[in-house]
Amino acid sequence: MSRNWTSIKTYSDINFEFFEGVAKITINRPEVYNAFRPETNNQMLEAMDICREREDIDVVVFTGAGDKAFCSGGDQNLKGTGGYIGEDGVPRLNVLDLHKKIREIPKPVIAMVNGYAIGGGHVLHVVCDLTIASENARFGQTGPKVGSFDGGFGSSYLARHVGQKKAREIWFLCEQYTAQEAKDMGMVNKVVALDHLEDTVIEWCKTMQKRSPLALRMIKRSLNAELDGQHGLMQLAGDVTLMYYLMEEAQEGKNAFLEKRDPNFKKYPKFP
Ligand code: S0N
Repeated sequence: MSRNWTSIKTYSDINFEFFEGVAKITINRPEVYNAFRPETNNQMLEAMDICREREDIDVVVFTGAGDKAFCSGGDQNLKGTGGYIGEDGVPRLNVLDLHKKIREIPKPVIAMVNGYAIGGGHVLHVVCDLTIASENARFGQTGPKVGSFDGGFGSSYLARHVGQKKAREIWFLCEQYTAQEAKDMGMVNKVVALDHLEDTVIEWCKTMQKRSPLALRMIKRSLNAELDGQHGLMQLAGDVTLMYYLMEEAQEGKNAFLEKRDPNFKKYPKFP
């Protein structure tokens, strides 16, 4: 089924579109199998900030342009000493900032994998909350073959998906895996025909849109906290604070201060 996606903002390296509560970020560099350069990452970072701020966006979807690749990682043409060289001539490793934003945004993020998810492109799908892949998708790391590695979520979170032994195999051997193999390993949620990929992703989005957004937010935070240590606990605690601020008990303290009286907290229930 074709959908009437409307553009949220125009960029050189990504398409950023909206349809019925779903934001879709499409890496649009098919000539290099949707490899990213610093500008691509900057544009995805800005798009993610918009997704976080806009109340009418419930779910974020990442994908790649065309039917060959989801993303093939860092653009090897631009790899210099110290990182990938952008238009400003400065070497950068800014894909890690994108990973942090995907973890932190309090909304579900789906990787819609429509072809190769390789290198940093593989890490991108690993970091997303859910992965739905087409039958032609291929997964794998190349770092130790091309002179890079991701010791962040690309290793530790991958190992949570597939186990330590398999994660080491994926990184040490740099082989490719089919979509079905990736699903059997636990790093893909569902495999469908390429023709049905977007329909399935939208179906999953529609289901999640019927769920309590605050419950989804809290479960994402809770699942992240286990791996993210103090940073994850801080994110979870931030949401607990938000929920407290929504309660009358928190308002009573502020109101009493402004009214120059003692607060009366006795009237609020203490649950066992
Ligand atoms: C995807 C592969 C397996 C596809 O193989 P196939 O089907 O044989 O096609 P090709 O002919 O190889 O490719 C088609 C065209 O696309 C170009 N191309 C593909 N991938 C890239 C790429 N990554 N960069 C630049 N160009 C690419 C090909 O050159 C070809 O173009 P033409 O037709 O003009 O020759 C296969 O292509 C493949 O293996 N690609 C390379 C995958 C790879 O090694 N990626 C880089 C891995 N490293 C990273 O991603 C860096 C990680 C990173 O970003 C990071 C990590 C930790 C901390 C920080 C960072 C950070 O940088 O921020």
